[in-house]
Amino acid sequence: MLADATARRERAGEVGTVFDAVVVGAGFAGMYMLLRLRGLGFSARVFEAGGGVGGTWYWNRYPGARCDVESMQYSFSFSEELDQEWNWSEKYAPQPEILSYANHVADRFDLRRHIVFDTRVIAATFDEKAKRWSIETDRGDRVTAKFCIMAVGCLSAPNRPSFKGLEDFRGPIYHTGEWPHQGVDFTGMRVGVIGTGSSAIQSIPIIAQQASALTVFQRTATWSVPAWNEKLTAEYLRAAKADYPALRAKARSRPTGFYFPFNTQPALEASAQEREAQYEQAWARGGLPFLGAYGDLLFEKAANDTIAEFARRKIRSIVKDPVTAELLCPDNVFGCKRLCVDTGYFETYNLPHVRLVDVSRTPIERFTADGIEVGGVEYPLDAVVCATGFAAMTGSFDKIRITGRNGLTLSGKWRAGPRAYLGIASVGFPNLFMITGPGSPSVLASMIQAIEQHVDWLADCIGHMRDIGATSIEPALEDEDAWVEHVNEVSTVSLRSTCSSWYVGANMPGRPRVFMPYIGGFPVYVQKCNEVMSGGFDGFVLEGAPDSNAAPRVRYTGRWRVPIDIDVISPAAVAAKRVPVV
Ligand code: N01
Repeated sequence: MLADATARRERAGEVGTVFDAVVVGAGFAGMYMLLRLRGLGFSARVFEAGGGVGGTWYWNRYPGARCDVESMQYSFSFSEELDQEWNWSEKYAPQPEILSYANHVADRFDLRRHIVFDTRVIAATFDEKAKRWSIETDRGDRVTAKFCIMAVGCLSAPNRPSFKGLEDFRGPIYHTGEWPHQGVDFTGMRVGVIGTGSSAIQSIPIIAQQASALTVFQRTATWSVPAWNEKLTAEYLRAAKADYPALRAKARSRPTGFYFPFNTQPALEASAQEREAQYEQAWARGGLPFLGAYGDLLFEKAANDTIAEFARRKIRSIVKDPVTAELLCPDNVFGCKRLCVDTGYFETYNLPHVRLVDVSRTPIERFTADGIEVGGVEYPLDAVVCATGFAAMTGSFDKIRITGRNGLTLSGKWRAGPRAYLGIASVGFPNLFMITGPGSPSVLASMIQAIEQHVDWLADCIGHMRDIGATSIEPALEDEDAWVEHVNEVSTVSLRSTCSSWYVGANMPGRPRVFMPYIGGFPVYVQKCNEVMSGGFDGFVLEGAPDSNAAPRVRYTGRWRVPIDIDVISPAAVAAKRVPVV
């Protein structure tokens, strides 16, 4: 009996060292991948560096952390029962609630028995003879798997700038992306926040409520739109859930992978008065959909100037001190960097104990024992919060020594910028997959939708490989090159490629400047993935398959095979039309 039970657990991947698949990370991507692998009967082991599931939402516990995609859409869509049984409490869910949701999913689908927590994968090496991956962890595990699936997240490797004198500072230094689990009480403290991206925008108003003095060090002023967050009533939830499948379907057809009303008219075709009214209405709705006020805002500089000027006027009307207001007014393209969504961010600067220090031209010089020095002035501080973001898209891969065929390392191959076919796989690394990797819509779409689409595609791919007896799959070099070129080309159509954002790796010194996510739009990308699959994994080389011409069986990707009207007017569709998909 005991031997039977052990054999069953080994087959499932709950114990042992030999698996069909190893998944790195137990965020939303890792959890859903595990569920699908298990559904296909594969043995799978997940390694997770954190002490629990949730990924981003496990680590980013800074004050005010919440999602800025509306809760009803920032959740898994694969299970109608799950959709119906979970109740979000607010329009934009706070981090603890999203983490509870992740835990609920783990429990509901009984995922934990395959996940090893507090264990970081440090190396993955391809054994060419065995055609298997050998995976090592920081706790001494050594396991092998046919497939190695990187569910490591796009924004998971914190950027900790190496300021001079860091070790001299007597107080604590926190990073928003690695926040202490017990929380931090800043009551009565003089706090410095470095950075003004999404994490800073969310945490600054809350920290200001506790701190006796708050100093914000701003390198680039940020565009932010009010969230107008609110509690969701039982009535709202009932109505929304009654129509949930329709909402999910609409979301899948949108370039961002989530639904919001979108005005297709070009801004420049409207009169100044019409634009003002439209922007006022969109501002009153708030959030990321503000960018949907007109169809050409991210494509025509003159159109973008109109929304930028409107938003600057809003900042000036909120912030009372004119010098601070001017410092807070960005001078770059509106929405070029990731648009922020806030609750009381600009208002915070009206508080007497909050000040803004411009470090754009005079950077932070050093940390001292008692604070931070800029331009010869020391700002006294008891604690510092680095809201300095992440080594986006590739940072989490760089933390693992990934070695493919002929000793090729992934970080070596990607030194001049990431290269991956569809953001799913990379030449030289057979049977290694990435979920929402560079070259896929990922961070430009609602992450959970992007994750689900990738996982479903991978599940069908791996299922097909088993069906036909294939031993390995790897992109063909010319297809990978063509895709990487296409991703670059399509990015140039958008104004988003014009500023120093983390999308292009420009937030950190020394990183190559390459537009990493695919900006052609989620539906366009999904259609391409579907075509690749229908064509028997076009652009991939499958080895060891005597029956490689068999049509792949659609197990999980069916729900992504919806007819898509590429003419759905949207920024991304415009881009995709100008630069046809390869
Ligand atoms: O990081 P960021 P984040 N000296 O890179 C500044 C997602 N997210 O953690 O702009 C001084 O945006 C840097 O300045 P600059 C979302 O996709 C989502 O805030 O590079 N300053 C910038 O101001 C988001 O975009 C949610 O000139 C330095 C800031 O630090 C992404 O995560 C919530 C510096 C970093 O901003 C990252 O957001 C939070 C230096 N040496 C995050 N180095 C929601 O869903 C960096 N900076 C709501």
